[in-house]
Amino acid sequence: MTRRYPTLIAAALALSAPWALAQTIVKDAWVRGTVAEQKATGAFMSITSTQGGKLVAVSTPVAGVAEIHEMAMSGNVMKMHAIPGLALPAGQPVKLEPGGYHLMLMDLKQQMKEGEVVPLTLVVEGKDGKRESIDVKASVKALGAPHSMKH
Ligand SMILES: [Cu+2]
Repeated sequence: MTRRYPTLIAAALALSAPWALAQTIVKDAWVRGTVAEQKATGAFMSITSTQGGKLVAVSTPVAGVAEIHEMAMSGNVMKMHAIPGLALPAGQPVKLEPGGYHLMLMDLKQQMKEGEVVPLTLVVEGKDGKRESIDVKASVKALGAPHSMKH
């Protein structure tokens, strides 16, 4: 390749500078409803990072602990565990849904009741290492089965 290529990329980056902050679009955010005394639930949504990045943290006032989880088969048992980050390829919606990636809300401080809105703050790290906080409002959906998978 010629040396012109990096120059063009640099020019493109310079042009986009005024709005160069990584942009993250979150859609369809919801939290699974809980029954009284239930201490954990999952939050689900679709996340698109326009420039690519990584979801590195989540927090919410309704839970003492919030983690990014993935589910995977271990033998013939579906298990979930915390992961340090979830890659967000540029422009591609990443779905967090039951049976897959999800945000795990633990040490719940209140019951999640259908129709309520739960504020979540996502932290997305861009390719440049800069972190962006995204405030998300997730509505609680009552779904029969509680989030009862074992850790
Ligand atoms: Cu989980």
